[in-house]
Amino acid sequence: MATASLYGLAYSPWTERARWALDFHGVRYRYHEHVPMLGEPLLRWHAKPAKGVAATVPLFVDGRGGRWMDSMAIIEHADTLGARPLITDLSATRALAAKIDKVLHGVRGRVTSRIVADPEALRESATAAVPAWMAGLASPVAALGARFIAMKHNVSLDQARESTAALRALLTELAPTVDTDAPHTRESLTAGDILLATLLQTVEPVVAAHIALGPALRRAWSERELADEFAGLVAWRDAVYRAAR
Ligand SMILES: N[C@@H](CCC(=O)N[C@@H](CS)C(=O)NCC(=O)O)C(=O)O
Repeated sequence: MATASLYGLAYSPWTERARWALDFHGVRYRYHEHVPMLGEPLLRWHAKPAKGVAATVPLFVDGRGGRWMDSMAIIEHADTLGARPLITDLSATRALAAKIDKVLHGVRGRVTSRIVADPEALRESATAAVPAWMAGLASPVAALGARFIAMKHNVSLDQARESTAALRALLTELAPTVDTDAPHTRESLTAGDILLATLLQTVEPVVAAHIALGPALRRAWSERELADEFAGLVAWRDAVYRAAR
Protein backbone atom coordinates (compact mmCIF):
# COMPACT_ATOMS: atom_id res chain seq x y z
CA MET A 1 0.00 0.00 0.00
CA ALA A 2 1.24 3.50 -0.80
CA THR A 3 2.58 5.33 2.22
CA ALA A 4 1.53 8.95 2.65
CA SER A 5 4.07 11.48 3.95
CA LEU A 6 3.83 14.81 5.66
CA TYR A 7 6.86 17.11 5.53
CA GLY A 8 6.77 19.83 8.13
CA LEU A 9 8.37 21.95 10.80
CA ALA A 10 6.89 20.70 14.06
CA TYR A 11 6.95 24.13 15.72
CA SER A 12 5.32 25.95 12.83
CA PRO A 13 1.62 26.87 13.17
CA TRP A 14 1.18 26.05 9.45
CA THR A 15 2.46 22.51 9.98
CA GLU A 16 0.57 22.02 13.23
CA ARG A 17 -2.78 22.93 11.68
CA ALA A 18 -2.32 20.45 8.82
CA ARG A 19 -1.11 17.74 11.18
CA TRP A 20 -4.02 18.31 13.54
CA ALA A 21 -6.58 17.95 10.73
CA LEU A 22 -4.93 14.77 9.39
CA ASP A 23 -4.71 13.27 12.90
CA PHE A 24 -8.29 14.26 13.67
CA HIS A 25 -9.43 12.26 10.65
CA GLY A 26 -7.18 9.33 11.51
CA VAL A 27 -5.22 9.65 8.26
CA ARG A 28 -2.13 7.44 8.29
CA TYR A 29 1.09 9.07 7.15
CA ARG A 30 4.76 9.18 7.95
CA TYR A 31 5.93 12.49 9.40
CA HIS A 32 9.27 13.93 8.21
CA GLU A 33 10.83 16.94 9.93
CA HIS A 34 12.10 19.40 7.32
CA VAL A 35 15.50 21.02 7.89
CA PRO A 36 15.45 24.60 6.58
CA MET A 37 18.12 25.35 3.95
CA LEU A 38 19.86 21.94 4.08
CA GLY A 39 16.57 20.17 3.35
CA GLU A 40 15.60 22.54 0.54
CA PRO A 41 16.65 20.34 -2.41
CA LEU A 42 14.85 17.33 -0.93
CA LEU A 43 11.73 19.40 -0.23
CA ARG A 44 11.70 20.71 -3.82
CA TRP A 45 12.13 17.17 -5.09
CA HIS A 46 9.09 15.99 -3.13
CA ALA A 47 6.98 19.11 -3.72
CA LYS A 48 7.81 19.49 -7.43
CA PRO A 49 6.68 23.12 -7.44
CA ALA A 50 6.31 25.05 -10.69
CA LYS A 51 9.39 27.00 -11.77
CA GLY A 52 9.82 30.14 -9.68
CA VAL A 53 7.46 28.85 -6.95
CA ALA A 54 8.92 28.31 -3.46
CA ALA A 55 8.49 24.89 -1.87
CA THR A 56 7.01 25.23 1.61
CA VAL A 57 5.97 23.02 4.48
CA PRO A 58 3.58 21.54 5.35
CA LEU A 59 3.64 19.33 2.27
CA PHE A 60 1.39 16.27 2.14
CA VAL A 61 2.13 13.56 -0.40
CA ASP A 62 -0.29 10.64 -0.58
CA GLY A 63 2.10 8.20 -2.28
CA ARG A 64 -0.25 7.86 -5.25
CA GLY A 65 0.74 11.01 -7.08
CA GLY A 66 -1.36 13.42 -4.99
CA ARG A 67 0.45 16.45 -3.55
CA TRP A 68 -0.87 19.24 -1.33
CA MET A 69 1.54 22.07 -0.55
CA ASP A 70 -0.52 24.44 1.56
CA SER A 71 -1.89 23.97 5.05
CA MET A 72 -5.43 24.99 4.12
CA ALA A 73 -5.39 22.67 1.08
CA ILE A 74 -4.26 19.83 3.38
CA ILE A 75 -7.08 20.54 5.85
CA GLU A 76 -9.58 20.56 2.97
CA HIS A 77 -8.13 17.30 1.64
CA ALA A 78 -8.16 15.70 5.11
CA ASP A 79 -11.85 16.56 5.32
CA THR A 80 -12.52 14.35 2.31
CA LEU A 81 -10.90 11.39 4.11
CA GLY A 82 -12.71 11.45 7.45
CA ALA A 83 -16.21 11.06 8.76
CA ARG A 84 -17.22 14.50 10.02
CA PRO A 85 -15.80 17.51 8.18
CA LEU A 86 -13.92 20.14 10.20
CA ILE A 87 -14.90 22.81 7.70
CA THR A 88 -18.53 23.84 7.82
CA ASP A 89 -18.31 27.04 5.77
CA LEU A 90 -15.52 26.81 3.19
CA SER A 91 -15.36 30.43 2.08
CA ALA A 92 -15.46 31.75 5.66
CA THR A 93 -12.72 29.31 6.71
CA ARG A 94 -10.54 30.23 3.73
CA ALA A 95 -11.02 33.92 4.51
CA LEU A 96 -10.04 33.33 8.14
CA ALA A 97 -6.94 31.37 7.08
CA ALA A 98 -5.91 34.16 4.69
CA LYS A 99 -6.32 36.78 7.41
CA ILE A 100 -4.30 34.72 9.91
CA ASP A 101 -1.60 33.93 7.31
CA LYS A 102 -0.97 37.61 6.69
CA VAL A 103 -0.28 38.13 10.38
CA LEU A 104 1.74 34.90 10.67
CA HIS A 105 4.10 36.05 7.91
CA GLY A 106 4.90 39.16 9.94
CA VAL A 107 5.28 37.19 13.15
CA ARG A 108 7.77 34.90 11.40
CA GLY A 109 10.07 37.95 11.12
CA ARG A 110 9.75 38.62 14.84
CA VAL A 111 10.42 35.04 15.89
CA THR A 112 13.29 34.56 13.41
CA SER A 113 15.05 37.77 14.45
CA ARG A 114 14.85 36.79 18.12
CA ILE A 115 16.29 33.35 17.36
CA VAL A 116 19.16 34.77 15.30
CA ALA A 117 20.01 37.17 18.14
CA ASP A 118 20.02 34.51 20.88
CA PRO A 119 22.86 31.92 20.93
CA GLU A 120 20.83 29.68 23.25
CA ALA A 121 17.84 29.68 20.88
CA LEU A 122 20.18 28.84 17.98
CA ARG A 123 21.63 26.00 19.98
CA GLU A 124 18.16 24.66 20.71
CA SER A 125 17.20 24.96 17.02
CA ALA A 126 20.34 23.04 16.06
CA THR A 127 19.57 20.32 18.63
CA ALA A 128 16.34 19.60 16.77
CA ALA A 129 18.35 18.71 13.66
CA VAL A 130 21.53 17.06 14.99
CA PRO A 131 22.56 15.10 18.11
CA ALA A 132 22.84 17.27 21.23
CA TRP A 133 26.66 17.04 21.39
CA MET A 134 26.88 18.59 17.94
CA ALA A 135 24.45 21.43 18.67
CA GLY A 136 27.23 23.92 19.50
CA LEU A 137 28.94 23.18 16.20
CA ALA A 138 25.67 23.28 14.32
CA SER A 139 24.52 26.62 15.79
CA PRO A 140 26.11 28.65 12.97
CA VAL A 141 24.26 26.42 10.51
CA ALA A 142 21.03 27.07 12.42
CA ALA A 143 21.72 30.81 12.15
CA LEU A 144 22.24 30.45 8.41
CA GLY A 145 19.03 28.41 8.26
CA ALA A 146 17.08 31.11 10.09
CA ARG A 147 18.43 33.80 7.75
CA PHE A 148 17.69 31.56 4.78
CA ILE A 149 14.03 31.32 5.90
CA ALA A 150 13.86 35.10 6.29
CA MET A 151 15.27 35.60 2.78
CA LYS A 152 13.21 32.88 1.14
CA HIS A 153 9.96 34.22 2.58
CA ASN A 154 10.95 37.82 2.10
CA VAL A 155 10.57 38.76 5.75
CA SER A 156 12.30 41.63 7.38
CA LEU A 157 14.08 40.82 10.60
CA ASP A 158 13.20 44.15 12.17
CA GLN A 159 9.47 44.23 11.77
CA ALA A 160 8.85 43.05 15.33
CA ARG A 161 6.81 46.03 16.41
CA GLU A 162 4.45 46.08 13.42
CA SER A 163 3.93 42.34 13.61
CA THR A 164 2.90 42.55 17.26
CA ALA A 165 0.48 45.38 16.48
CA ALA A 166 -1.05 43.36 13.63
CA LEU A 167 -1.33 40.30 15.89
CA ARG A 168 -3.01 42.36 18.62
CA ALA A 169 -5.50 43.81 16.09
CA LEU A 170 -6.35 40.35 14.76
CA LEU A 171 -6.82 38.84 18.24
CA THR A 172 -9.00 41.80 19.24
CA GLU A 173 -11.15 41.11 16.18
CA LEU A 174 -11.34 37.34 16.72
CA ALA A 175 -11.76 37.21 20.53
CA PRO A 176 -15.49 38.10 20.51
CA THR A 177 -16.17 35.31 17.97
CA VAL A 178 -14.98 32.64 20.43
CA ASP A 179 -17.19 31.27 23.18
CA THR A 180 -14.45 30.58 25.71
CA ASP A 181 -16.94 29.07 28.18
CA ALA A 182 -18.44 26.51 25.80
CA PRO A 183 -17.48 22.89 26.58
CA HIS A 184 -14.70 21.59 24.32
CA THR A 185 -15.00 18.17 22.74
CA ARG A 186 -13.68 16.41 19.67
CA GLU A 187 -17.23 16.50 18.36
CA SER A 188 -17.38 20.28 18.45
CA LEU A 189 -13.91 20.94 16.96
CA THR A 190 -13.91 23.01 13.75
CA ALA A 191 -11.20 24.09 11.30
CA GLY A 192 -11.70 27.62 12.62
CA ASP A 193 -10.79 26.40 16.12
CA ILE A 194 -7.60 24.81 14.73
CA LEU A 195 -6.63 27.98 12.86
CA LEU A 196 -7.04 30.17 15.94
CA ALA A 197 -5.56 27.67 18.40
CA THR A 198 -2.41 27.31 16.30
CA LEU A 199 -2.12 31.08 15.80
CA LEU A 200 -1.93 31.40 19.60
CA GLN A 201 1.39 29.54 19.43
CA THR A 202 2.80 32.99 18.58
CA VAL A 203 1.39 34.47 21.79
CA GLU A 204 2.21 31.69 24.23
CA PRO A 205 3.42 28.29 23.01
CA VAL A 206 1.26 25.31 23.94
CA VAL A 207 2.66 22.81 26.48
CA ALA A 208 5.70 20.79 25.35
CA ALA A 209 3.70 17.56 25.24
CA HIS A 210 2.12 18.96 22.05
CA ILE A 211 4.97 21.03 20.61
CA ALA A 212 8.40 20.58 22.19
CA LEU A 213 10.40 23.80 22.52
CA GLY A 214 13.43 24.56 24.66
CA PRO A 215 13.19 27.51 27.07
CA ALA A 216 14.96 29.97 24.73
CA LEU A 217 12.80 29.04 21.74
CA ARG A 218 9.73 29.29 23.96
CA ARG A 219 10.78 32.87 24.80
CA ALA A 220 11.28 33.66 21.12
CA TRP A 221 7.74 32.51 20.31
CA SER A 222 6.07 34.20 23.31
CA GLU A 223 4.61 37.67 23.39
CA ARG A 224 4.27 38.29 27.13
CA GLU A 225 2.14 41.39 26.84
CA LEU A 226 -0.36 39.78 24.47
CA ALA A 227 -0.44 36.59 26.56
CA ASP A 228 -1.68 38.66 29.52
CA GLU A 229 -4.06 40.69 27.40
CA PHE A 230 -5.59 37.60 25.76
CA ALA A 231 -5.25 35.18 28.70
CA GLY A 232 -8.85 34.03 28.09
CA LEU A 233 -8.01 32.97 24.54
CA VAL A 234 -4.83 31.20 25.66
CA ALA A 235 -6.84 29.27 28.29
CA TRP A 236 -9.41 28.45 25.59
CA ARG A 237 -6.60 27.15 23.34
CA ASP A 238 -5.24 24.94 26.14
CA ALA A 239 -8.72 23.50 26.75
CA VAL A 240 -9.22 22.80 23.04
CA TYR A 241 -5.86 21.00 22.90
CA ARG A 242 -6.74 18.93 25.98
CA ALA A 243 -10.10 17.94 24.54
CA ALA A 244 -9.38 17.49 20.87
CA ARG A 245 -5.70 17.12 19.97
N1 LIG B 1 0.66 29.18 2.69
C1 LIG B 1 1.57 28.18 3.18
C2 LIG B 1 2.64 28.83 4.02
C3 LIG B 1 3.62 27.84 4.57
C4 LIG B 1 4.94 28.47 5.02
O1 LIG B 1 5.16 29.67 4.96
N2 LIG B 1 5.83 27.58 5.51
C5 LIG B 1 7.10 28.00 6.04
C6 LIG B 1 7.02 27.85 7.53
S1 LIG B 1 8.24 28.78 8.38
C7 LIG B 1 8.22 27.11 5.47
O2 LIG B 1 7.99 26.27 4.63
N3 LIG B 1 9.45 27.27 5.99
C8 LIG B 1 10.54 26.38 5.74
C9 LIG B 1 11.33 26.68 4.51
O3 LIG B 1 10.94 27.61 3.78
O4 LIG B 1 12.32 25.99 4.28
C10 LIG B 1 0.76 27.16 3.99
O5 LIG B 1 -0.31 27.54 4.51
O6 LIG B 1 1.15 26.01 4.07
